[in-house]
Amino acid sequence: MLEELSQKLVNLDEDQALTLVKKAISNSIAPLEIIDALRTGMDIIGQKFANKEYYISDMVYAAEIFHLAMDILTPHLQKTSTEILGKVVIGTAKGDIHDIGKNLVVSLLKCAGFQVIDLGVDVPPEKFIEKVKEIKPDIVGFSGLLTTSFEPMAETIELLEKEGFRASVRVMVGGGPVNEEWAKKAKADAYAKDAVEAVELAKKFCG
Ligand code: B12
Repeated sequence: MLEELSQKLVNLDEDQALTLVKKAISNSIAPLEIIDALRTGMDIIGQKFANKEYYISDMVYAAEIFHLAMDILTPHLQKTSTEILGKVVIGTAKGDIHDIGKNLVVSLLKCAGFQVIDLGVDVPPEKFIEKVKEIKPDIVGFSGLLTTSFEPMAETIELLEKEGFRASVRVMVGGGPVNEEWAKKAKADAYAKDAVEAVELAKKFCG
């Protein structure tokens, strides 16, 4: 059923995809597994865009279907802690407007008991610094789906250092082209490949 769900998303078949999401829930399939199937579909859509089989309008529509699926899935994500485990400031790097993955990280962090301040998309380094000054978070998270997101991420981390906040916050990074090597090069503390890993990392940082 999950493979079929990925395929329906790739086909941009909104009705069938959303019906399958509901069906998967009523068959007690874990929401995170359903989300994983949707992400697989998004990866294929990305490849089709890169191969010029799909247009940008197809990616826009796929994103809309993903949002609608998340509206169905979010109430089924369980809150696992009532105490506040830590504070996280998060945003998508400057120049980048992708937010589906970041929003998932935000949702799962909140479910796990983190207080999350989401700065949205296309966030300039100065805005991150301003919020860090104001909130004094335990963790700062950067999301970047474009290869060009590297520069603004590295620049923000450098600015954190310059402003004297680097020692008091842990920096985690993620998103499509981001990997361990990227994290190291940008002087982040860690990289997580998905929202589940991001939560594990955040717990480790605040534990
Ligand atoms: C949907 C989509 C769009 C939508 C975004 C809608 C939205 N609201 O987000 C729209 C249509 C707007 C879009 C626009 C563009 N896109 Co686009 N897009 C995608 C697509 C198909 C899916 C992304 C997605 O949502 N994936 C699903 C989520 C769940 O996965 P995720 O984002 O990876 O997130 C998970 C992890 O990475 C991690 N994570 C994410 N953030 C964080 C943060 C932290 C702190 C941590 C720890 C973890 C973490 O956890 C998440 C959940 O598990 C990707 C293809 C792909 N393979 O990613 C292309 C892709 C990212 N886009 C691409 C491109 C080129 C563009 C455009 C430049 C196209 C254009 N010509 O205009 C524009 C850029 C606009 C801009 N300035 O940002 C390229 C990027 C290539 C590159 N190397 O730079 C891709 C890879 C497609 C491709 N193969 O060519 N896009």
